[in-house]
Amino acid sequence: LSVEQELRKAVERNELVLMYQPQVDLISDQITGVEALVRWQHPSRGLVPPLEFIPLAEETGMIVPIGEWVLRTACRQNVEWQMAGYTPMRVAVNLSAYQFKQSNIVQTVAEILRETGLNPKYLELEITESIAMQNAEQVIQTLEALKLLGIQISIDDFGTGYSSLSYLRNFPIDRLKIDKTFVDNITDSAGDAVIAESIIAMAKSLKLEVIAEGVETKEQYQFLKSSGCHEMQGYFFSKPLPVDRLTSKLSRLS
Ligand code: G
Ligand code: G
Ligand code: MN
Ligand code: NA
Repeated sequence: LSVEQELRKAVERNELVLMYQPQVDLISDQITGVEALVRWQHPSRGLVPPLEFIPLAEETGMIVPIGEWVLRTACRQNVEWQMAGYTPMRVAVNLSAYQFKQSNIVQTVAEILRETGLNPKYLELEITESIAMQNAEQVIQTLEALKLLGIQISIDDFGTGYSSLSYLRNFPIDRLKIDKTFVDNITDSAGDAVIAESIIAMAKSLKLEVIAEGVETKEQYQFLKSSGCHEMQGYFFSKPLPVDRLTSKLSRLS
């Protein structure tokens, strides 16, 4: 089988699974979001991580049906949590550049929101800086159309894209995700600490939310918290979890 055929079968046979990683707000001490992260439960190879098939899915165009499955599954799951009485939260879905450039991406998102009944404010799409940099006029139009649906947009891996920061002024985005590479050395590299603090300060001045990714230690958590970063995601709080294990961490509406 070609890789493309294998990936097609994976979708048809329902072999993809989503894990959910909590995003914690340290002011309210609540899980205010989860990031959906796809894996392939392969019949013989076991649980295949996304880096081993997402790039191939992008090359073959299979990322489009895979991405739709991810989006639909994540939205549906979020509706299920809300219907079960858990405190409403965002679900964040990663969008690859290939998907973003599809001419009907806005329609696809709108259709999935309608089909699942998810309140759009509880969907966040994560795009990378490299998307933000390309073809600025068309990117802005797409982002504005997505924002009109009422969803949230975040910039993933922020700070790694060698990009001009001018797009931050023009783009209708809600949140910056400070890349894990800065968080890793935050407590022993003065340079990385300053970068993280600057991103937090800049986000605040631009009225954007900011979340730190890949927080693994108490020291990183304390440093970021004292720098004013109040949303975090990382192994310090929780690894990405299967649905049932994530569900057991949620609190009910009181
Ligand atoms: O989940 P980690 O668990 O291994 O994810 C590795 C990489 O795969 C990350 O860069 C993440 O953004 C990407 N990724 C995970 N799930 C998806 C997905 O549903 N769509 C896309 N495009 N990328 C994903
Ligand atoms: O590129 P993106 O930010 O979507 O990738 C998220 C990736 O980071 C996933 O592979 C996820 O499993 C991983 N991840 C999340 N938190 C941590 C962490 O605290 N440490 C490490 N090493 N990886 C993390
Ligand atoms: Mn991400
Ligand atoms: Na990231």
